[in-house]
Amino acid sequence: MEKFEHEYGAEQIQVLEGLEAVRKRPGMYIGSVSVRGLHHLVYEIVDNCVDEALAGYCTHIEVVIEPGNIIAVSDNGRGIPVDIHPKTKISAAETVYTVLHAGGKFGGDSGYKVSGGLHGVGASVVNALSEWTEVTIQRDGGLYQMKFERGKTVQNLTRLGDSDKTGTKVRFLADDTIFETLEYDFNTLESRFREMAFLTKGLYISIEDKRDEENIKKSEFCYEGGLVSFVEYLNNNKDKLHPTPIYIDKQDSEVPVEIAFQYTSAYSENIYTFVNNINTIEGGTHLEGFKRSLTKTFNEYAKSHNILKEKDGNLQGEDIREGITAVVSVKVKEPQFEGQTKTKLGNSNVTGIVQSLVNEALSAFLEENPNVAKAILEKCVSASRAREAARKARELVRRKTALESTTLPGKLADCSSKNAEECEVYIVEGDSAGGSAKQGRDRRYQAILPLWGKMLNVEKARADKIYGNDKLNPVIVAVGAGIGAEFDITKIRYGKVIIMADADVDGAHIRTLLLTFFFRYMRPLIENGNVYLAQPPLYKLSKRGIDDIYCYTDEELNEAYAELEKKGISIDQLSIQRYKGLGEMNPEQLWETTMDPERRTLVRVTLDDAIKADATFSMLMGDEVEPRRKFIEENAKYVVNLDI
Ligand code: 28F
Repeated sequence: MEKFEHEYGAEQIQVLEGLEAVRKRPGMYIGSVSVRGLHHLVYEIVDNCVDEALAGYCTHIEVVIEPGNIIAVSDNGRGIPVDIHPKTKISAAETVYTVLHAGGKFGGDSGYKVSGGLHGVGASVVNALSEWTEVTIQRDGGLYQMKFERGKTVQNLTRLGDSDKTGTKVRFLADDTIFETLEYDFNTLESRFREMAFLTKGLYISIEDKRDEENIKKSEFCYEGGLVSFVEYLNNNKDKLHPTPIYIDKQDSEVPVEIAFQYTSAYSENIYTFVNNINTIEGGTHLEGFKRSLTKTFNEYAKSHNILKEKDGNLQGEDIREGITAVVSVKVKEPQFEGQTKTKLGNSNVTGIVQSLVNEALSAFLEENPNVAKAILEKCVSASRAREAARKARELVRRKTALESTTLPGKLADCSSKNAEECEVYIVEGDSAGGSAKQGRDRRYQAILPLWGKMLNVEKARADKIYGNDKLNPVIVAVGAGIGAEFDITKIRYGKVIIMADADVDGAHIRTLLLTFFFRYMRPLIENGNVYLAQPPLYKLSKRGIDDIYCYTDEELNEAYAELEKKGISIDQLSIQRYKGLGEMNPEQLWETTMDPERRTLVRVTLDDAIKADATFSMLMGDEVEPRRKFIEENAKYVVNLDI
């Protein structure tokens, strides 16, 4: 008995050390302590619910952001086991919450863990990084509860009463001594849960934001169609070549595979891939298998049905993927993640498994649906012709630039440094703003590229048009790394590509167009974090005897008023300038407020949510005017005149 007590104590100490490690190096477990890491806490808990759903026992997950940024997650699964471990004398539930890497990531009936966050670390990490955590379990006829503070148990699992239901509910308050912010972003969480619901057919997930009682928001997701619904959602505003997505589902394979795809008349390729519900942004062997099968199956069909003649040569993969929207989801027992952001599947056996599954299903589908096959292949053939035309246009551009003494666009005021890492290019809307920027900049490392007028809508243009376009060509040449499949991030001439546009609707428009262009044709530039938005001020307050005050938002303006009032300066003593455009600022003002690295604010454009970005771009660029107007109304806060 002595010995037993001793062992118990020792294990307890180890447990505490374990969670201390998480608090010391939170980044190792959740990536960062920014808002991104904060959201990660929620995903960890919800992942446990999804595991329970995948095991076949949970159909409902509810997430609530309560006032004070408390998160409450509940599921209707079996409830975390409450039985006491004979050796540790701790309940299974408490073990899950206090032992690093224990439980949470349980096997379920399928024998392997199939969902999981970025690092797959689980409930104990959330507990360690929360000021307090409260877990309520309904199971075995009872209602149980336990409580923790900063990972330490303050109330062991206690039976509070009876219950005839089952399930688990977790409430936690993230620790504000660890996280930079506790402010959850409803839209980010909402997107992730929508995605999770698409990926798990029939699973109900709701998210409710009760932080502001005057403005309670709620979204509910449940898709009986699974990935088919996902593709329909992604293609919502697009022109489809066939009415329903092609669907392949094989769960009884060594690697369960689920794929849905549908062709549209657009020119871009949008394939989203997931491994164990994790978005594999960098692709990998599952994507490789899918692409290979598309190329092989469509070429074979085209040849055998005389759409392509023997002498024609094969269609290229990129021709076959033009206009495709696809979601590929596989479940892999021991996934190996590679790549810069560890979001590339490495398991080599997956390629062949996916490829042969898709070969079989797709060739059968095409035989049964010759009209669909014909519509898709007509598009592939015209893509292949356009590719040839694009190649010629490109060569023309190259030849032309090679002949000219300067290869750089005439409007570009380049910087003197050739070290891309320290160089920045400001893409500026309008000639007058361009002029101020040229005079105000630090020419050693800041280049200015003025653009003006409306831009080509890249959603509706193919690569040959893009190269030949007089607005976009300077951007391509200035960035210096090509576009599309040829884009080579190692060749970029500037480490920062900064879009500087007015804070009005026209500015929002030009920003969206440029972002669409980067998203479609230089995606690695966004993924690599090289694209930024400059933040020009909206107001200048001045008064003799005090330094000028610049305000970048209406809130800042109100704060500035309040500050000044405290100092005995009233509003009517101030001269207030409202900047309608960058052009109204003189070079010094532009430098001070928007370009000086010491004082400016830049917003980095991330591909955090490529899916959402794509949906937004398509919606903005599509033919429907209403959603576009709505978006612009919601997003351009400083609308001057709304004539879209
Ligand atoms: C709101 C958060 O965490 N739900 C969970 C379960 C169900 C089981 C389980 C969880 C068993 C021994 C580890 C039940 N019955 N929601 C959740 N639901 N964990 S977490 O088991 C954990 C393992 O140690 C569960 C039978 N098997 C598993």
